Amino acid sequence: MKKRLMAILLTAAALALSGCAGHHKWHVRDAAERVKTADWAKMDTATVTMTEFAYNPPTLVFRQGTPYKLVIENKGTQKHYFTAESFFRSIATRKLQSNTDGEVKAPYFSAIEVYPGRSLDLYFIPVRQGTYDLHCTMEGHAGKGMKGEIRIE
Ligand SMILES: [Cu+2]
Repeated sequence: MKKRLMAILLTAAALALSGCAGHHKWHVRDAAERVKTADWAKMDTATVTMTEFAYNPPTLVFRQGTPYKLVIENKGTQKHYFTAESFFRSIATRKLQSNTDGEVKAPYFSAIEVYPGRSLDLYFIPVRQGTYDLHCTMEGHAGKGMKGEIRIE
């Protein structure tokens, strides 16, 4: 009897863990609808700066449901990545825009690379609350400290 109860408790704990934010397999399915109905006039702007080898600020916090423009700028001398797969699956993406070259529309991204001295703007709405991993996928950069965290509250 006790063993059985223990097994049930462990199963419940495993389900709770697997259901936690940050490990979603699929992107937000109604992203297009959320993007269409959002009030982009009330958009907030945030900026993250990439250098050798850090994100500034290292922790980005966004409010669920608020439309954002996130300016991802590379002020370093090397190429850097904004890689955050779980985060990208937890937001409704409107577009990724370059101020000089155009824009890309896609349901979601997994990584964004920015060349030295350049910046890209990500327009999105945070959907799923949670804490998400951010890192640079250029060889060796994450190991040198190029890691961060994104929170949707
Ligand atoms: Cu880097």
